This record gives sequence, C-alpha cells and structure tokens, in this order.
Amino acid sequence: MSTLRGRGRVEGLPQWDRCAVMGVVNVTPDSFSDGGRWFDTTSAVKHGLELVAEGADLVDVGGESTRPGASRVDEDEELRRVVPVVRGLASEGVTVSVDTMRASVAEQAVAAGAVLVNDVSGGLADPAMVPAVAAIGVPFVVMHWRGFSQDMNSRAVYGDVVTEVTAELRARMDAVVDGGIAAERIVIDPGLGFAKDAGHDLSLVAHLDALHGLGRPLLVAASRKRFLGRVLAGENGAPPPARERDAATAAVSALAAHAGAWAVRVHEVRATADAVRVARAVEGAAR
Ligand code: PMM
Repeated sequence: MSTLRGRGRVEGLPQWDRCAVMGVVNVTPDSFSDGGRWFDTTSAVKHGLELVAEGADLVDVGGESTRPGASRVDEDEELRRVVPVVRGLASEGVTVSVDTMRASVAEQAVAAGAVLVNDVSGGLADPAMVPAVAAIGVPFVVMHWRGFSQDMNSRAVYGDVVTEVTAELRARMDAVVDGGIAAERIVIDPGLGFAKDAGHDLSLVAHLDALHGLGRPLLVAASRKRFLGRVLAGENGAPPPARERDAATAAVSALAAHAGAWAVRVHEVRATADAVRVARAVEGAAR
C-alpha cells in the first residue's frame, strides 16, 4: 500500500502521528452548514472546546462565509467576530487556525494566539496577505481558488481538473514562496467546492496522490459539501440537508487519511476522529 506517501511536516505546528483533525468554528450568520449556530463569542469558544474534547487536533475559526453566492463581510465585522474567539480558544491551549482572506484579520488573529493562517484564496484576495504572513512567520494554507464566492460556479470549467488544479496550486505555491513564506510552512488544499462541480470534487478526492507530487502536506476539506449532497441524493434527486452529510464526510476523512492527507477539516469531529484512527491502524497493519 502506498498510504505513507503524503502527510509530512509543517514547520511551526505540532506533529501528529496520523492525519490531523481540524474542527470548524464558523462565527457567521450564514455559512452553509452551521451559519448562525455559534455567532456569539461565548458559544463559539464553547463549541471549539467541545470539538477538541471530541478529538479535534486544531480548530479553524472563520468569520466570513464562503458558500457559493455569498457576498463579503466587512473588515471590522470580521475582526469583531474572529479575534475574541481565537483569543478565547488559544488561552485554553487550543491550536487555532484562522480562516480569512484578509491580512489584517490574519495579523490580529495571530496576535491573539492563532498559529496557522488558512486563506481560501491562497493569498490572491488581499495583496497584503503574503507579505504579512511572511513577516509573522506562521504556516499558511494555500487553497486552490479561482475567484470570490459570488460568481465562482461560473469558473468551474476544466479540461482535466486534476492536472489543472495541481498546476494552478504549483504556480500559487511558487508565488507565495517568492513572496517570502518559507516552503516548509506551506500546506496545500484542492479547495473542494470552490469553482468546482460535484464531478470535479470527486475526481480530486480520487486523485489526491497527484497533489502529493507538490511535495507539501495536504489539507482536505470535504465536510458537508455539495458533492456529498449529490452523492447521497435520493431518487427524486434532492440532496439531504448539510447537517445530514456527516457520515459521508467521515467516509471521505477515512479515504483522505488513507491517501496520505496531512489533515481533514470537518464540522462534526467525533466520527472523523475515529476515521483517522482507523486509517492509522490500517497503515500500521500494512507495514
Ligand atoms: N472550505 C470552506 C471554508 N474554509 N478552508 C480550506 N482550507 N479549505 C476549504 O475547502 C474550505 C475552507 C467552506 O465553508 P465551510 O466552513 O462552511 O466548510
């Protein structure tokens, strides 16, 4: 089995002996699967701590919804949502990442204790992002992105999605390294659901090995996404609601861990924590 290809180490973060579990806390009124549920600081921090108790290795805090069609939140509002939650979780010893496309939010979140910047635009949305992350010296997630959520579905046009996403990620990684972020601090992410339809997402999950060719640890964020709704749709074609896609999410977590992903990003942690442990046990038995 070729399961040990991939994974790898991210400078500046703890090293886990299996695929890590990143739990999601969306401090938003409108994220597609959990919008509005943890919209005040106290309940968001409490939810993050629950995710850790359920097995999350790190918690990703975001204040801007990126669901298809979403419009942007303004900077002050994003800061108001994100920074106190990051501070609250970090002060409890949680390894926190901040999910933002804004340099100012990244900087203030890191000052509040975040140790990883997760930018779904890979630094493209805000020209100040790469220099800011380079100066602070924290790890950086470079996700495959073709434009803002408002019209990203119209950009879901590929000849060969795996080849094109890999090439575009390579170009983005090179630009980020040129911008001063150490290659050892980069995590890559295929950006499931971002300018991709269900078929594109499934092809990427089927070919995670191609992304290992980029030589950096891989984050896979399939949680509750549309492609899982499509896979689970009943005979009438209606997808189950986002919150009924957690078993399917855990199935992708097992597949991703087995394929050598460094981490999986999920809303419901318990089942994925089990999935990555099963994947590790299978790897151990294969040696
Ligand atoms: N997807 C969402 C948000 N942040 N971050 C990374 N690195 N990769 C993703 O695919 C990704 C992300 C989509 O919104 P959600 O928080 O509701 O899942």
